[in-house]
Amino acid sequence: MCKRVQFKQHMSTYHLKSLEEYFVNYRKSISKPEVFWGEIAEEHFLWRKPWTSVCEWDFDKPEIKWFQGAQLNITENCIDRHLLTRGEQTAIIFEPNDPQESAVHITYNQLHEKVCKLANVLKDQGVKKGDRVCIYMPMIPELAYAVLACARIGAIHSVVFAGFSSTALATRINDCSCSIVVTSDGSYRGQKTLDLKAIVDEALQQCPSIKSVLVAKRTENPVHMETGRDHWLAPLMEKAVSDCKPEIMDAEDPLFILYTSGSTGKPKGMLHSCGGYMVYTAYTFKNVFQYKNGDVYWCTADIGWITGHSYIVYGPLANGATTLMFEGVPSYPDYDRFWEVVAKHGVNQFYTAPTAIRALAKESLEHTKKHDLSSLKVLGTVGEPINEEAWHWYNDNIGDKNCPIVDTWWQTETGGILISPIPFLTPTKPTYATLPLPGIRPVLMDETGSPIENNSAQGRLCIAQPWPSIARSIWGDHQRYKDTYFSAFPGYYFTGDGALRDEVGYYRITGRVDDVIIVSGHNLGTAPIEDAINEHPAVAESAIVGFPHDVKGNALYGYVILKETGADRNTENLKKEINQIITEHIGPIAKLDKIQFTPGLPKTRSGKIMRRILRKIAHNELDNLGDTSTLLNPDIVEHLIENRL
Ligand code: 7RM
Repeated sequence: MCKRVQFKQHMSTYHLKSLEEYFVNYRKSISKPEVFWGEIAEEHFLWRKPWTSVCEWDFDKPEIKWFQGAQLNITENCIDRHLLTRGEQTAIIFEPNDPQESAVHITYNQLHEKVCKLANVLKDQGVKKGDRVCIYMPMIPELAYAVLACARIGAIHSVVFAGFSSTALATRINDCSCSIVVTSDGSYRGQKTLDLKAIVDEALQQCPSIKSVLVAKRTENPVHMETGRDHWLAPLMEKAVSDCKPEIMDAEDPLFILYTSGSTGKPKGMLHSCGGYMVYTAYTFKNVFQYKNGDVYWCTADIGWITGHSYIVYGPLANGATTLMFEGVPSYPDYDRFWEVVAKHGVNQFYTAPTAIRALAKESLEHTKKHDLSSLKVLGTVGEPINEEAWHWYNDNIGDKNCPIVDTWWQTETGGILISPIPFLTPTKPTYATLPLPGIRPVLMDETGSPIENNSAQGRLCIAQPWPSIARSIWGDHQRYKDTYFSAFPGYYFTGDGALRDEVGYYRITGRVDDVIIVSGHNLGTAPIEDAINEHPAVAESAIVGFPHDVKGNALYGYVILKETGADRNTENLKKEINQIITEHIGPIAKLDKIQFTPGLPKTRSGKIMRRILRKIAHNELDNLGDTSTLLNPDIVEHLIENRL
């Protein structure tokens, strides 16, 4: 079945077991990254051909290559190689939205069969290596099968979160010209049912590249099936052959595209490649969660985000882990659902977002007390800075002060976790992501663009050298990749985040320094939201800023200038219409919590909106608005303050 490439034997540490070992490995990873990653890659993965060089990089071009010349298939590493040793072990536990419906345990043997069958269905539909496949699905097992089936045949998956609107879906399908969509008839989210297929149908009116649509059955609600284009997935899988030879991929062949918002209107299709992504997500999964054989691991993210790609699917499966996929929401049927699921499946590692923690912390503690949470060993958070209060609530009530909290900082662009404590090794500190993982060299930049050497400092967070899972490009726009990440600080990868480093060298990520706002852990670019609002016939111009929100982390505050003819309209109705347009263009997640109508916006002479001022007004920080003398229209500031919400 699998042919293992013979390497000479080394002794590397794949699994870090003491703080001392972490420091030794960290130093080695920085001084000799090629030796460090070369040894880990050799010992712990299945390659069809060895590499000729571990890493070649140039941040000026920029060009980054890991394990060049090597060949592999990531699904052989995530599935096939486990079949001899743990074929009957559960790979995926599927926990449905409705707790009355039984959970499903999918073994590695079954996963192999399903992925192979779906891979063969894709092939029958004409999908070939390098083709783009859009996956727009709820959190059901078919979503994991579809992702892995693409990887099996070398097709590039582009998973679009199933909460996105038809317009957002169409934009993403068209950007990388997908030839096929895999979706479902509908999805369950708490008490709601969503007609996913209807959203796909609407999107496809604008997507000429799509030749076929595969539809998984979930809700059984009636859907339109376009003859010649749409096919039910189940009967095709039923008929398909249950073995499919893995496509042998070059380490640098693309594995997937995942879109993330940018500060200009268009989403960025971050491109990840096979070899480095596999090595880094597997290594970080093992260490950041200290996963042991037999453990049950649960990440509550959706596979539509990078967290789900790296730490529900690829990282855990590459380690032969048992990973739980949850279809539902934390509040259904009640606010104890997470804890009920933890107790029911004996979850050992639990990974969620601060926004979920804050939402649950608002509810009665009875919800947590009702369930036996003693199986938990490690708690994780990701997606945004965690505030002190939420950190302690999580630590006290979920971890019983007995489970280290790993505050993991990373991005869609980084592919895997870059800064995080290693549980039981790194002493944790509330709100701090603490120390860089092996291979990661963080640098703080001062105002002048120079690296800050000392501790107890604050600056813009850059990374000085590549790690295996850094995104290689933006699909179809390498120039934008360069401009966004490698131009602000030449020779460095710029994260877009601000951070501070304490007296011992621990990092705390303070938040975005660009125009991306994180609402409930979702990255929202202000530009696409403004573009959407401006489509309203009564709207002349708009500007969005974030303001602190005790559950969502940040919420959106919109300043809207109406056209002359719009100014006489009912503002309550206008607010509803504006949020409706946002819902249609982006999704309900991007709705504005506050809308202030204004005759003008503070602008510089070159016409740039001074968001700094708008942010301060939205935050109600009025005593120090900074320099307003460069404004074209300084009078507007008083007006905005008087009418603030
Ligand atoms: C994994 C993910 C990336 C942005 C990132 C940060 C913020 C993520 C943390 C965090 C503080 C954290 N990918 N962020 N994790 N901020 N502490 N532990 O979220 O591409 O969707 O977002 O999220 O601003 O740049 S993402």
